[in-house]
Amino acid sequence: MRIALIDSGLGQLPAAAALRRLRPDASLVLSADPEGMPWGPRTPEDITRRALACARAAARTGPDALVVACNTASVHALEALRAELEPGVPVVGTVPAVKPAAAGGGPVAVWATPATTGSGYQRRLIDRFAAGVDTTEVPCHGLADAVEQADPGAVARAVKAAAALTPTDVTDVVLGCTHYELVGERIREELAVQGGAPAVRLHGSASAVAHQVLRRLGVDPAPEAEPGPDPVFLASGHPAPPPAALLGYREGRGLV
Ligand code: DGN
Repeated sequence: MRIALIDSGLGQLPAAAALRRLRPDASLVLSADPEGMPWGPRTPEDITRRALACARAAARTGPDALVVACNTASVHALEALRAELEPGVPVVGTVPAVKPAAAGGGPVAVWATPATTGSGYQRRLIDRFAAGVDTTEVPCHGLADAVEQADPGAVARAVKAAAALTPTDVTDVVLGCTHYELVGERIREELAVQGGAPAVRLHGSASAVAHQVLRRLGVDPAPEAEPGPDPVFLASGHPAPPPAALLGYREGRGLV
């Protein structure tokens, strides 16, 4: 079973890790776009064009499913990706985990890229799944890029800026960009400093996405299966070595 993932960069690692936990035997293809990173500040047309290019490179490896491991691309390009790849290759998107975050009653903050925050899609998710729950949308300028560069100073500045826009009494924060899942502990620390809310719950999408992929493929989790081959990396369509930052993530330390 071969599963391909796309994102501008490292944001695909949380979903890849979740898939690896459920099906160690799966062969993974990680197709990133270092030439176009970050996607967050781009126009919807540009995001769609770049996501399609990443997906086409991944599709040439013959995957059984494609994961759009990026909220920004899912919000803007999922239809175009499905129109091109389905029904041959099922496409699973990633959306901000508003529903589980709102289940606790709130208040909730949704952290995402400016492109996701500005989309009508995120607003509709909130109206549908967080009706009556006090919800604040927080556009996080520069955070995905800072995570991609594994630059602790830039991550700290971007996290502080987003935390300053987050109400101090939030109980649940949606990590509505897959890059943010790589610095979850840093985000939790900053929210505790600013708001005194140490028990804030963070909601990423990686685990739900991995389960959805298996459902679409009609296969069960098999966490004890023999590990498959090492992942294959593609960078803006070209074969690439594993990103250096992967090591820290593999060791469970987070990136910065
Ligand atoms: N990881 C992407 C997301 O989930 O929205 C954003 C990446 C980017 O290029 N800004």
